[in-house]
Amino acid sequence: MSNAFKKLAMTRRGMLGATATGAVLAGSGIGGSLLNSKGSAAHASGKINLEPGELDEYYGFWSSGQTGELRILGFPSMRELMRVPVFNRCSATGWGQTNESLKILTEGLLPETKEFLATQGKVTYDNGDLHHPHMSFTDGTYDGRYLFMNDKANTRVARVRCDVMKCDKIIEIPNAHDIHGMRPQKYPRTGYVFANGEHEAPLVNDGKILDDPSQYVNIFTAIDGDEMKVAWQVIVSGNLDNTDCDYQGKYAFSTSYNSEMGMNLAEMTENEMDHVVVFNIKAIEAAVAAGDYQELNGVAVVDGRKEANSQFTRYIPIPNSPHGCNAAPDMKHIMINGKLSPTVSVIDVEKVDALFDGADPRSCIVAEPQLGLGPLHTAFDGKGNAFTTLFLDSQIVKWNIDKAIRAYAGEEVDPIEQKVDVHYQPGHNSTSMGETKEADGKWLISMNKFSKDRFLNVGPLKPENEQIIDLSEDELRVVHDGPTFAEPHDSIIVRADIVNPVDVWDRNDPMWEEARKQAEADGVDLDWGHEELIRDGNKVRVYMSSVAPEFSMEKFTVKQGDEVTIYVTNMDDIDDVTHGFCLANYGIAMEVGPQATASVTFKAERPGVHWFYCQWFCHALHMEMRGRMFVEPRAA
Ligand code: RUQ
Ligand code: CUA
Repeated sequence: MSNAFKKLAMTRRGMLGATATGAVLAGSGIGGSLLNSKGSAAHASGKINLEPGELDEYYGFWSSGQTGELRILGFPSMRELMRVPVFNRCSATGWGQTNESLKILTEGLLPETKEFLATQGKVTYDNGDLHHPHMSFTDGTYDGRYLFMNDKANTRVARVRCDVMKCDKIIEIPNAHDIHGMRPQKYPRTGYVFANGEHEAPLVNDGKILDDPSQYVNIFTAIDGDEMKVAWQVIVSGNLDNTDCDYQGKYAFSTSYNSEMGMNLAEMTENEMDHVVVFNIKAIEAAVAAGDYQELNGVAVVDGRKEANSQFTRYIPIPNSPHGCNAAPDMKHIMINGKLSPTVSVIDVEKVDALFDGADPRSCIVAEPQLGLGPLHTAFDGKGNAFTTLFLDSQIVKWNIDKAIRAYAGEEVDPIEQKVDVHYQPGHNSTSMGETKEADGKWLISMNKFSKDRFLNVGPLKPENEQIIDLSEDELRVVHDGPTFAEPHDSIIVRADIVNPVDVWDRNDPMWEEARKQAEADGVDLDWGHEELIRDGNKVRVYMSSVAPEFSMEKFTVKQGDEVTIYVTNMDDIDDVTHGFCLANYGIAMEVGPQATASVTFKAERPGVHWFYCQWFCHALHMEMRGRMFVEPRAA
């Protein structure tokens, strides 16, 4: 332990004292910052208020936390452009109801999950907790192929295709529990998606081991982002929180709280030190290639626990309960955010090789500036500065990485450049392109967990608050307030030229491959205007197309008890002519984009006349775009 570090550990105790627990996070910090809440410089800057018709310079990809969807914003105007359903059920698009979405929502579930859900009368989960959306990388920067995101609630990782901005894969991660931190590999490309299992449990969690925490483990997972399959897993010690990786393709890093493996708050925060786990990607790959692993639920698992002392991992001691983990665009430094410690620990990735040759694990720490209370996440301007959220202080602190390194080496220099108040309790922050080597230092967003008095009161449940800071000005100041519904966890701000979605679907898109195959088997050509009703026992398949403002089928008849599948193909090939299909009083509705096919299956158990109508305003005669389903009653 270096002297500087000892000194730091002392001061940290001094600053947080006996209250270094969750009580601080939930209590005094919030009350304290309320006092200086009003009147920060909130004049709207002209640059963020675009003229009508002006396009934003960036896409913002936003998590929605416990809402379970991905949101797309124009940045910096903060205009919400789209919601992409992922882990949630979406009334507008039929996500969670159409056969196409149900395939994606169910095919990646583990067999035991499917069995469990069946006992609940479900085929998939309909909730999720989407914390971290991140784009795929090639050579250290975003490549516009995919967005990946985690579901902490039900241990899943999903992928969204950036060409159509729809989710195309969701996998449940075996062996792990509650995927939290998640990041794509930066170099040479994604590649892997690294995913942290946050909560510990018995490795085989079948009920034979219950209240025996000594037998619980945590799991780190590397997913193959191209195949959306688990590549390998590592058993670790301590709860894994956030993760990131270097720009060399050699190491991934996960913050870990609760090295104590405690089961309650007092136990979890007992130790002065927790750690960062370093994963040696090459060593793990070599072991897996050599068959040197145990197979669990079809996955290669290696033991990287501290006591195993393998070449797979190293444990770097970090003051109590580190949280955020952020690789700097200088491609050299990884920031470990202290949370209960007022510090950020700076790892030099070039000093990490030595740890695997026996060097002191702390020898890769090159700075540990004291920034303020509750550091959670750090963003970067690409010009040598870092911006760290201070949850307890309700501030963002701007600090200089080089000065912090020099100060740690003993020079008399203060790394802190500025602090700015944000409202209130910031968690994540993001800068434009800031998690890539192309960080451009223009904008910073602070994603604040509490809005309190910033907006009109909407009852006990308040929105959260997102604030923009213009980094092009010398003085850091908040230039925009924006409320948001649950919950502004994390975001990325991506240059618009990187993202190039299509306007119209490709008729042969894999999304409705099964519908296409079924149509072929039924002798229906989905590429032409069609109306067909195929009866196959008590299964009925209805094929219709749509061209604004008409469905090709004006009416069809089925029998009560039939299992009916309706396929709607939108023959319009003009951008922005989306149709919908809503079957009234059958609880059925879905989006059908231009040139797309969508399908839905239900039991015709309600006899009578039932109108179906287009639920997406598509034409002056949109109201007239409708038809009837007749359901003949079952013979008495
Ligand atoms: S974690 S507020 Cu879920 Cu991203 Cu730090
Ligand atoms: Cu088609 Cu509205």
